[in-house]
Amino acid sequence: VLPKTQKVALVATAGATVEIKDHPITDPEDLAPGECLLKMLCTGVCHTDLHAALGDWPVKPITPLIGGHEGVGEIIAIGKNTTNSPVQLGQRVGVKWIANSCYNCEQCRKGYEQNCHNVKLSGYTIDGTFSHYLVSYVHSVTPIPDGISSEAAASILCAGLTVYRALKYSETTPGDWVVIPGAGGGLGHLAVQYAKYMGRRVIAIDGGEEKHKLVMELGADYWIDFTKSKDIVGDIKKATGGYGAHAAVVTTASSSGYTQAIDYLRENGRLMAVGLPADAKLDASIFFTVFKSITIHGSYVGNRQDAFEAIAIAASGAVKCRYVTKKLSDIAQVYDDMGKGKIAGRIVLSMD
Ligand code: 8ID
Ligand code: ZN
Repeated sequence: VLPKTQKVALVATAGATVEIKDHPITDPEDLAPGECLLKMLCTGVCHTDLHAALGDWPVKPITPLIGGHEGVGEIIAIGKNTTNSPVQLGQRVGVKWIANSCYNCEQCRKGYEQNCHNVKLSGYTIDGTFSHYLVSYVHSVTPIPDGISSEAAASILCAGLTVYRALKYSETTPGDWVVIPGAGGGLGHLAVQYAKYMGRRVIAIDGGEEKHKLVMELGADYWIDFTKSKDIVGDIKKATGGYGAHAAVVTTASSSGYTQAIDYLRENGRLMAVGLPADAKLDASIFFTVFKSITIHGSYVGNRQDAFEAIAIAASGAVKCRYVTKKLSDIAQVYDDMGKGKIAGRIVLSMD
């Protein structure tokens, strides 16, 4: 028998401290067709969750807010009259930022499920994974294959999926140079690995010895410490034989990660904009964007297929999230460390 209430991590209003609170559990009888109830096993903490808690962005989250959007749970109920469910009771599945799309609008029909006009966002417009029990959607959850632990899979559902797609659409080929500002963070350290798996050469940019050591272990070809370098453009030109990089996948939560990208990309290079700093504008020279035929591509998470592919690569062992496991009740401390840029890799919270 299910308990009536559960503990969740909740933010009462934008900017309030995150607190552990009691929250009702949805009665399986009340699930709509297509919905399922998950018993959560673990969840990653993404910098997006911190932006949401702080109310950083022009599109505001619901409050009170239960954040979290890279979680793994087990299906313990499926709504009555659900048809053609691709997942079964007892199966391990992942919840991503795109909790559900309508699959009927123009954007969905084109495969841009993340841009669906009726989209539901985990931990932003609906309750997220910082909870023990969560309502999700059978057609949108990501099956987790055997052979990868729930903790290792969790952050692939946002961080991994997002950088995998950004690299996939970067129009680079094996041997090309990809610059990854934010390379020691949650998204960045997975981007280094997916890029190497795809045969790209990686210039990792971040700050401090811990992140330096991490990215070199993960196979980065060149390291730049943004807190020390006096000439990032010069460093990148030097590493690339004078020509600049073929692409940049910017995964910083600060706008400083974007500056100079137009200058250090070579002709026909691509700036993949991924990091979402608060109140930031792209400061790009229009002249050099045109003169060098640069493409600026906003890359927003990914669709179900991208999630399948990102998880499959991780399950093969080729990409491994570097995480430290903590408890849901540790979340306030995790936000604090994240805001200070202290986390190398990811923090995954267990539900126990
Ligand atoms: O769909 C999307 N586009 C998407 C999906 C998921 C997350 C976008 N995001 C966004 C988040 O909202 C956040 O703004 O990507 C950004 C990074 O998320 P994260 O990887 O979860 O954050 P993190 O673990 O804190 O890593 C950020 C790293 O950037 C470094 C920090 O040291 C940290 O390691 N960094 C910063 I801040 N400024 C830098 C700079 N100027 C920098 N590294 C290099 N140069
Ligand atoms: Zn995320």
